[in-house]
Amino acid sequence: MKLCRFETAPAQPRIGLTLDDKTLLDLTAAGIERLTPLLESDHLPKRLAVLAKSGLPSHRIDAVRLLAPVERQEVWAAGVTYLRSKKARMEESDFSATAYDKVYDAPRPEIFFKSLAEKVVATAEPVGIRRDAKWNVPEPELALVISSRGEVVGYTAGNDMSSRDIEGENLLYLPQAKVYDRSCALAPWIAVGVTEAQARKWTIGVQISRKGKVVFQGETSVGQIKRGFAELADWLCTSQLFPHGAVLLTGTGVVPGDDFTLHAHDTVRITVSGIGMLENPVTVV
Ligand code: DO4
Ligand code: MG
Repeated sequence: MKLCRFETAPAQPRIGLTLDDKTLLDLTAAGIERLTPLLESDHLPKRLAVLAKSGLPSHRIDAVRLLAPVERQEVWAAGVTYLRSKKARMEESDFSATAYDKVYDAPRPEIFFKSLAEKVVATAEPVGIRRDAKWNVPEPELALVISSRGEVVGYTAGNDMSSRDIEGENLLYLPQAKVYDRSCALAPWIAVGVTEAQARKWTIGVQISRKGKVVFQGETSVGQIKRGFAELADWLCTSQLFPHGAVLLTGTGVVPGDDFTLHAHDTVRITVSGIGMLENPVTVV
């Protein structure tokens, strides 16, 4: 079961539910106009199962515009949660190598602010590479959808776009390497009713194409994440309330080789099995 936000007419977001990846049941026709209160429901999968049987009108997915699945949720990101990410970052910077090494093993994870909801890029919209960066990569990541109570209520997929040269020059430049226009994209889908054990069996793939040719592809398994989902959500929600809920990217386990950088007009396609696809062209911002 997957939820989404979609439009059939400009600037009129609706809430959809898909059971088959082809059609959307229009939950807005049942009076559900916003995702946030729905995600706060006590027994969300049960409530959706009832709604799915209530004869709602439907739309073909290929006939609607899919939006990012956030309203007022802040997007945060965890880092260095996969061994691959730790190694790549230690290689990229002698200066900061110890910091990555330490945070991978420390009880407290690295968590940083990534995006306001209104700045999140939807599928098919361009993601950005900074005009003052020379080494840019996408980071394909599983994202936890967290309620205002700090509970993981669903999963989506995201792209934590990053400028590796800026991050590698000095770790204090991390916010500039990570947070700029079009640096955060989320897939349209929120998978609900999935346990952590099930999600850990999913794969995360990324394919980057340039002028019609694949120039990089890679895959990892969600099971490679070092930390538990509740552990990450608890750290995010310690001493901080999220009245509208939050989305937490869980870190990348796929890093292209050091000779690879994104170009303008490349296409980044991220696929998380169990969630679906996020595809964006690349532009310079
Ligand atoms: O420490 C830098 C950021 C790490 C990150 O974004 C990741 O591992 O995915
Ligand atoms: Mg990341």
